[in-house]
Amino acid sequence: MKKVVTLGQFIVKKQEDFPYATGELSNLLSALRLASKIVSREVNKAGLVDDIRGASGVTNIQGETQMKLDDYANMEFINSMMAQEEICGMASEEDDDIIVFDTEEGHNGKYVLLIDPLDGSSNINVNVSIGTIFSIYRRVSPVGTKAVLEDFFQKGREQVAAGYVVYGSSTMMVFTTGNGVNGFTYDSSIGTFCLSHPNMQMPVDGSIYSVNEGNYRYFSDGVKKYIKYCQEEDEGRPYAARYIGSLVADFHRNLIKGGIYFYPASGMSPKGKLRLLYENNPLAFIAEQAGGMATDGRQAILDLQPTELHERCPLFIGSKNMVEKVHEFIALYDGDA
Ligand code: P6P
Repeated sequence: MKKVVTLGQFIVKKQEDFPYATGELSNLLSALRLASKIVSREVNKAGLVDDIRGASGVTNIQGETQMKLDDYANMEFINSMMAQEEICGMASEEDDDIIVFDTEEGHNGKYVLLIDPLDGSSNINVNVSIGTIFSIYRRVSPVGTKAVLEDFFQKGREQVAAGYVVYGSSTMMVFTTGNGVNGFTYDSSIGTFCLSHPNMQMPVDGSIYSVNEGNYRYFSDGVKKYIKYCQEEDEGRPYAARYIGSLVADFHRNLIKGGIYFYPASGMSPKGKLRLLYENNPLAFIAEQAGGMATDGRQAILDLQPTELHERCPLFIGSKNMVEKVHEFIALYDGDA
């Protein structure tokens, strides 16, 4: 009989692996675990909701009209973090500015959390997997003062933890604290995340490429040449084209099977579409911890210096050899732009 390790047991067991933590980081991960269960429950009810993006017309037990799911998920994660003394502030894809927690209420926390509460939420009403992406840093401003922007503008390499929850055929939480990547599958019959994918390693090579080829005409020559390379018949190619339109789902598949996901700069989106602070950085931390690679086409994502809360940057992430190959095409055809 295989021993089941729950996320809670894992956090306690790995306590000594968390840098600086005196139980604080484990409390944060536990809070994220609870919020993820609640969001998972609501996402899985989505099929019962008339208008996913708007008011559902469904009233909850308090008689409140249910909010659209991404706002709901955002509030759920904010509330769960406000209850944690370890957090002094948050940044969310859903909020223009940082959310500063009152220090008077004992928020002398050492950490800040950045989150995309429900990435790909436009896919909910077609029952496609969506996800939550989170990133945790130690603050750089003095403990006991209010969180400031500088706490959120740290390079991705400074993250102390990062992870995602994928709400798919099953709900999984995958995270790293800098000591490898572990995946936990939610068992709703016992209401617990159980370790299902210990020490996840991203295959160094793969045969899947994920990009929105509808934008092909707007890509750089180097990216176009790489896409054609993926489609040639040679050395195990053509690769399979798989594009779910949900970053977390595409990333999760590539983490397990190998592959590359890319959202390049284009004439339409000069910086790409994806956000550096709460999409690219956390997934890049996970990718590198799993032996993969994540760049903006030239430079490691984790080495980029953020200057704006919602800034975008191009993303090439996945199997190391595949990301290095696309770099060759970009260097050859796009120069050192
Ligand atoms: P496009 C969802 O909106 C998202 O942020 C990612 O989850 C997804 O990979 C991407 O955008 C899809 O964008 O422009 O290809 O529809």
